[in-house]
Amino acid sequence: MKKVLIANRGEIAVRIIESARQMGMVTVAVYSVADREAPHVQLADEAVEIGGPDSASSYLDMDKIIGVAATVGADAIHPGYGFLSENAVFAKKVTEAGIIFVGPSPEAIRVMGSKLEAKATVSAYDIPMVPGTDKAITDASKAMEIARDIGFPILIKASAGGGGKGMRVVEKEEDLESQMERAISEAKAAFGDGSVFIEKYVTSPRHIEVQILADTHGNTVHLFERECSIQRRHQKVIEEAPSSVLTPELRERMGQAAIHVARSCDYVGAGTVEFLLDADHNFYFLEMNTRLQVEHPVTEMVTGLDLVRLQLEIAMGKALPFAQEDLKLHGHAIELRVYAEDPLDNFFPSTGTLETYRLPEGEGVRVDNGFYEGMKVPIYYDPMLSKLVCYGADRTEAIHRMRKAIGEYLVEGVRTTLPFGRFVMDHEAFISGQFDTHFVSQYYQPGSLEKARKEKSELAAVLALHHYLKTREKLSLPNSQP
Ligand code: MV4
Repeated sequence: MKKVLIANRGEIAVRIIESARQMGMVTVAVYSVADREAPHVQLADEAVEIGGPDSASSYLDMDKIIGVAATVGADAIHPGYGFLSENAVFAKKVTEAGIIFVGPSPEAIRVMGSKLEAKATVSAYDIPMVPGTDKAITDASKAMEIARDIGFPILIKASAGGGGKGMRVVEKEEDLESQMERAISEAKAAFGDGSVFIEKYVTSPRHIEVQILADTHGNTVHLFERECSIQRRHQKVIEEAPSSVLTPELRERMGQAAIHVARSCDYVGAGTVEFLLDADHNFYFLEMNTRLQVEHPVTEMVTGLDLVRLQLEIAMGKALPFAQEDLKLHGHAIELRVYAEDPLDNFFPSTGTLETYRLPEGEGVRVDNGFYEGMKVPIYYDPMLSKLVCYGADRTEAIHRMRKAIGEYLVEGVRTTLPFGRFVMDHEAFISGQFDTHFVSQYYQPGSLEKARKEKSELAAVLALHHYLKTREKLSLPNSQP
């Protein structure tokens, strides 16, 4: 594999280019007209414009991208995350064009893309699943029978859904029929597939996912877990590794379950197995993501591995260079997704130009970034600017470094989720590790930031006055927002 095309943009395209280059490969970027000035375009050895600003006419155009790969003589295509990364048709077309798809087989992508097929596939292996149906149901009376059996509250899920789309909680019997109807028509409209199924609703779960790696020689290992419970409307905001609630024994059991999920679909490459962990520390398989995830850096920091390099090596047919017993956890890593969104205005996308854009640096600080000062934040794509990842010998040190790094990350011109990140780092529930997927809705209101900001500015004013009275020198803050 001498030349790899990166079918993506932003920080993840930059991240992939870096590892591919370190391995001596030639890198090819593709970009839309909105991304002409983007870092991934400047960084790659070659770059090809592929279409209009909307994703459909560029980053989602399979034939265009495969055509470019053929023209430039790329041996492989790395899809990153999002866009075409979990599209079985794309993976198949790439392979049929004689190009290596850096990822699992089209069949593994297809199976895990359907929640019902995934459940059916893993059911041959002894993997804990939430009580419920493993077949699509359309009949309301059948649904009632099952719901009474497992007990309310129940959750209706769309088989073709994912990331929380098409889910409905039903608290009581009389709501079941109408909610079923809505869920089915919603699933039809959103995914073209009206299959829904029922599960017992786990009321206060933590979201724990296990990173796995599988090569083409039959070796499958797990790279421990990531805790992803701090999310807002199914959008993750903060992830960490390891989780502060897993014991070594539970970690091992979840790791082995994840390996079995991977084996059940003959998985090859890097993948993630998602679990729910309930208040009593029972875990249940949810779904498998057949791609490199946004939050992979926290796993890299606590294992010392380069997941993109390993993906590329696996795609070349190399055997994993280590066994499960060689893998050890070291320290703690936390990631904050820095979005151009306004946490004071319901996380509404905040567009504009990055008038000031300075990244923090220092020991244990990593920023996977896709922007630079003076750049416009395009409206066409996900508004994530970067991922701020902080490592420490333990969780406390990682939190301290994250607080410091947030303070040193200077952005003017757009609003970001940095102040929200600070709010979480300062929150008692986060610090103590006592939180679940309801953290944001439970504790966060826009007023929380305002309150913290007020307290801090009052303190700063008192200090500045004190300093002025002593020295006649005026102090000001570099990054104060009005
Ligand atoms: C659940 C659940 C409770 N009980 N399933 C949301 C995304 C999708 N992957 C599955 N999800 C959930 N499934 C049962 N039976 C709660 C969620 C859920 C959730 C899961 C992970 C992270 C954040 C979440 C936020 C709300 C609901």
